[in-house]
Amino acid sequence: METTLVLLKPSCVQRQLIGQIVNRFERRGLLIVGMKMMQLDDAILREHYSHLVDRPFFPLLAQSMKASPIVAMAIRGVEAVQVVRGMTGFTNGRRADPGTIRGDYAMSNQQNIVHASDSPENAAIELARFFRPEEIFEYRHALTDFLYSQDEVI
Ligand code: IDP
Ligand code: MG
Repeated sequence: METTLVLLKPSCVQRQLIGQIVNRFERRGLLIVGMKMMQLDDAILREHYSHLVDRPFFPLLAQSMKASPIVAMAIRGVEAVQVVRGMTGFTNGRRADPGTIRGDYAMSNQQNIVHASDSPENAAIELARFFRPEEIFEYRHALTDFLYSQDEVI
């Protein structure tokens, strides 16, 4: 099993889409193992978007991520990083495929509803950035045997 980080951005929280987006992960069969509302600040955003701090749009990105609380989620499943990235869609909502979260809810490159970790290595780093160890729970999905074949779950 893999665990990945999802952030429901202010564009999701303000548009009151939290329930719809959470529902997408649940109905796919992914397990929510951590979830909390947080107000982000510049320190955590400079770390989280360290690959973008020198880009001209970074001040606007930071402003948009501080515009309201966000919801941080730890989501678990087999190959969860890749599955959740696939559900998230292309960064720019205008170019994201219909059926993806951004392709169904976003018209913007920046106000694109969700963040999702892009590799297992980054997922581990990002989960540690947003959650204390005791905020991520170890429990088994009661329907595991009907979500996966026995040889898929290790
Ligand atoms: P990702 O969220 O699809 O992984 P990244 O390239 O890691 O995309 O960028 C992180 C976030 O920064 C994006 O989700 C988006 O909100 C914002 N962003 C990325 N590129 C641009 C841009 O060209 N203009 C404005 N915002 C951008
Ligand atoms: Mg990214």
